[in-house]
Order: sequence, then C-alpha cells, then structure tokens
Amino acid sequence: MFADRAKIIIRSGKGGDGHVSFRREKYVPNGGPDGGDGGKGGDVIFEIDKGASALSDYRHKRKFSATPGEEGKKRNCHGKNGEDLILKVPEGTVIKEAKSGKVIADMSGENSHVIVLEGGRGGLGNQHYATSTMQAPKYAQPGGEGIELEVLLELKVLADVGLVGFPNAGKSTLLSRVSNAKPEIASYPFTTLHPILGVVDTGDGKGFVMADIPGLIEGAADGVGLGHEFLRHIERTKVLVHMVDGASVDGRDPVEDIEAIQKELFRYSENLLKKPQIICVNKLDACTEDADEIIEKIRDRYEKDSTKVMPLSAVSGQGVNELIREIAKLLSEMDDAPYVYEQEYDPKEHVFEEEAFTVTVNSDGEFVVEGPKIEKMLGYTNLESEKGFLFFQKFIREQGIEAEMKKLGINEGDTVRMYGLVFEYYE
Ligand SMILES: Nc1nc2c(ncn2[C@@H]2O[C@H](COP(=O)(O)OP(=O)(O)OP(=O)(O)O)[C@@H](O)[C@H]2O)c(=O)[nH]1
Ligand SMILES: [Mg+2]
Repeated sequence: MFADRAKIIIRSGKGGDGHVSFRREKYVPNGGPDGGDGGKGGDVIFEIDKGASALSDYRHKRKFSATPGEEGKKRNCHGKNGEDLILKVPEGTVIKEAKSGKVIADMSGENSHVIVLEGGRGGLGNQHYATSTMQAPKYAQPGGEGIELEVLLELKVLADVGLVGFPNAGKSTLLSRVSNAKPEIASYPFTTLHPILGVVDTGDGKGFVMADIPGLIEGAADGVGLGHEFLRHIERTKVLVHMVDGASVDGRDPVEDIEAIQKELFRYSENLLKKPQIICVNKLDACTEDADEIIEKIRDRYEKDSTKVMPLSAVSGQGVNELIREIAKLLSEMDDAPYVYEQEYDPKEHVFEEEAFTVTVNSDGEFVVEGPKIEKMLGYTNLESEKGFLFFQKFIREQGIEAEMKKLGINEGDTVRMYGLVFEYYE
C-alpha cells in the first residue's frame, strides 16, 4: 500500500551523566577530582530523500530513538556523544505534533535537513565543581533528558498542477502524454491508487510538476472512495486541472460531474476552489453528440476569470499543447516559490513548559516553590555541602525563581518552602 501518512514516536538521546571520581596515584592518598563530562545525547534529524516517494519506512516500526550520550569517565575522560538519528522522508513531508496537529517542520524547499528533537546535554563531571574550600566535590551534573514526542508524518506532494476529476475521466492518460510519468491507464474506475508526479517539459527550458491523484466521487470530502485521502496532495498546487469525460463514455452527464467535483473540492477546503482552474472537456474524439454544443453548455455555466474551459482529447492529442501553454502562462503569472507550511510547534518550548516552576504565596505568607525540575534538582544536590549549597543558590537565580519571588514581593527574612525544605530568604 502507498503510505502517505504515518504516526511514530521519536526520541532524542539523554545526555550522559557527569562522572564523580578522584585521581589515584601511588603515595598520593587524596587526589583531586577527575570526573569527566558526559557526552551529548543524539538528536533526531529529518532529512529529505529525493529518491523516496512514500513514507513506507514508517509503516511497520513505531518507535525511533537516537542513542544516549555516554557517562563521563575517570581521568577527565569525556563520555562519547550519542549518535544522531537521521530519518529520511520524501520531499513535501509535513511533520506535525500528533495531539494538536500543529506543524513542527515542513520538509520542503530549503528545509532539507531539520533537527526536530535535540539530544540532552552532557552533564559536567565533578572536576568542574572544585573550589578552594570544596576540593573533593562528590557532585557531578546529571545529563539532560532526551525528549520523546509522538509525531504525525503527512506527505503533501509538491506539485504545481493538480489533476482532479471523476474516475475514468482520463487524468492518467493526459499525464502520460505530457510528462515523463508512466501511470497505469485502464477503462475501469480507480485505476490510479496513489498520487503520481510527472515533470512536464514546456520546451523553454522551464517545466512544471503535475500530480495525478485517484479519481474523486461524491462524498470524497467525507472519505468516500479513495479521493479524500489524496485531496491533501493538491492543497499546495497552484493550478487545478479538472478533467471531465465530455463524451459520456460511462453514460454520465458532464455538467453533473463537474458540479459534483466542485462541491467536493469546496467541502474539503474552500482554498481549493480559490485556485485557478482549467476545466478540460476530454474524450472529444469519442463524442457522438455535437461536441461544440457540450463545450458551449459547460462554458456558459463555468467560464469566468479564474476558470477556463478547454476542449481536449488526451488520446488523439487534440488541444493538449494549448492546455500546456495555458498552464505555463498561468504559472508564469504566479509566485514560483513552493508553498511551505510555517512552524507552529517547537518541541523545545514544550519541554520547557513541562519543566517550568510555580511560585505561590500561601496563607501564612510563605513562598511555595514547586515544579518537577526543582524536585529533580533537590534530589541530586547535597545542601549540607558548601558546593551543593552554592549550586542550589545559582540554580534558583539562573532558573528565574528568585526573580519570580521578587516580583511577588519577597523580603529578606521571608520563608521559602520547597518540597519539605524550609529556609529564610536572604539576597
Ligand atoms: N476515447 C478516448 N478515451 C480516453 C481519452 N482519455 C482517456 N481515455 C480512456 O479512458 C479510460 C480511463 O483513462 P484513465 O486515464 O485511466 O482515467 P483516470 O481519470 O486516470 O481514471 P482513474 O485513475 O480511475 O481516476 C481509459 O480506457 C482511456 O484509454 C480520450 O481522450 N479519448
Ligand atoms: Mg488514473
């Protein structure tokens, strides 16, 4: 099956912990601290793979993790950095945060290599914590946590032109005629099962990309048939080519067909109907009734500034060059940068959000400081030792906790509570 959507869990590597150790030398009983720093955790990076056209690699495996950094070692040895995890995706893959559906990165255009999750930083070894009064620090910094996130990968192909229409209208026949693509063509509906891109050479050194998607039927916007799944692939296109069987080969009425497709496009997204559209009245070679009459009828109803009606035969080639010229003209009047989705969600901010602290003043006028990061910090800091206490003070300042308490009006001598710890505040 063609995979153009996948939900996976990605995880960056945890940073390696800093190491606690002391030099050991013969006849030197108490060597100085020599605990090395931990290595940085691996990042999760997405990269465009120009050769890939589907997200099949992500269909059968759910979880993808970068490796953690190694712990620091004795003799000032730095732990090895974790390896980055590089996930290759086809161009046009949009990475979204699974719960909110917000865009993290759009792997299109310039964004060919994006670090989506950073690995945790390596912790500092105890050698960094020696001072003149604390020469044997037993504290080393733990490595930063890795980040885990569920993401949705959605492939929205990058094409300039999107081909839409009922099954059997002749979309694939047209694509095979004007481009290098070789889509399957058959006289039954739903021959095309997934989007196919073709490059159309316009002869002037330029060209454009045309996407053929499975035929749409009524209810497509609600998920009927195959079309709905694939409408997202034409969201980024600049021009829509709407094909209709003008010869009623399947006994359908062209005007009713056009109407039904327009309705589905509109229901999927109003933006689709805002794009310039060319209605191609196809299969002219097979018309038994008066072709001019059918074309006139369609022109009367649909032709306006943003919609052009063009007669065509994808099989005989009649009208095909005119169509390509018209598409090229429309595209030349438009901005040629591909549409790239903006970032709406930054995993880094999200982590900060989770780790943030709160300061509240209770009924006794005490300042209560809470938050998972503070709890963690207290867990690894020995406040009895001078070094530990200095570290604690620095933490309170650097995390902005002191500033927050000042904002709430703390004065010298006021009481501060933190997870069972009670002390008086002095600047
Ligand atoms: N006579 C005639 N037949 C055509 C023309 N264009 C396409 N056909 C035939 O119509 C049938 C369907 O063509 P396709 O190109 O597979 O149609 P499609 O729109 O891609 O269909 P789906 O992939 O099912 O959505 C085939 O048997 C084609 O040979 C045309 O201009 N004239
Ligand atoms: Mg087809």
